[in-house]
Amino acid sequence: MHKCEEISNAIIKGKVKDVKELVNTAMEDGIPPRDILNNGMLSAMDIIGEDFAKGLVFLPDMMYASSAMKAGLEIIKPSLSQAGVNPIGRAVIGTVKGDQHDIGKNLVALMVESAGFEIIDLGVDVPAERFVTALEENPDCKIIGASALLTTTMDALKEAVAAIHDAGYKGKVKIMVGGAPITQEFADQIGADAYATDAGSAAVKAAELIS
Ligand code: B1M
Repeated sequence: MHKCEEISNAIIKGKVKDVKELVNTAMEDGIPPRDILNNGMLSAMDIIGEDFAKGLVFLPDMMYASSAMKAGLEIIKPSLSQAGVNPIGRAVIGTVKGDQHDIGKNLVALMVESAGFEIIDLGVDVPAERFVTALEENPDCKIIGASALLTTTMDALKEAVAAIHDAGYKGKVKIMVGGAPITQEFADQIGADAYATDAGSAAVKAAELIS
């Protein structure tokens, strides 16, 4: 069995220790960290997500799988990130209110950091007003990124964008949105400045937004 497939299976089973060992071995074997991420880790999240939707696995299984995924991610993180010492700008990022999903948001933060930004990570379940206070606390912030993973939290994303606009930041700070249920059409509809489908394109967009 290919190493990435073994990693994927171990993540699906929520086996933290096995995932750590397998990821370390894969790195030693010279498998590129991006392949480990895409073919081992992200595919595992897709499989467990589909199994959850079909009722084949339950919430605790998704929780164990996400812990295993995070353990593996910690190992490849330094290789994925090439953060510089002189940031090109500051970016605030968070997952919107009512939403606990942070794996994608963390990956976006990592890649945007690699693109040269200093990241202020507000975490998960971030109320709209907290995005605004973060901007007040960081007047030099150039980009705000908001993530939503549930169809039920898309409204919270809309509220976050509206709160940032209402606080007078429209045009002053660029708002980027993303997450599995989000589309370019929805991003346009709620008045976001940018939408990205994945962490890599989020980093490219972030750099473009301030150029
Ligand atoms: Co949840 N969950 N979950 N879950 N979960 C999904 C999202 C789901 C699709 C599973 C399914 O049913 N097939 C489904 C949502 C259905 C929907 O709304 N359409 C779902 C559900 C229903 C739920 C609960 C409601 C289940 C319940 O309680 N009955 C519950 C909600 C809790 C809450 O948030 N209030 C819940 C809970 C959980 C866990 C806590 C167990 C766990 C999260 C742990 C954690 O994040 N710390 C979890 C997990 C792990 C998943 C799946 C399996 C994996 C999510 C993930 O990490 N993907 C997920 C199924 C799936 O995604 N296939 C599922 C990998 C990650 C790298 O991708 O997050 O999409 P993603 O991020 C990508 C892009 O979207 C994009 O770039 C990222 C990297 O490439 N992106 C951005 C993300 N943010 C961006 C921001 C940007 C730009 C791009 O700019 C700022």
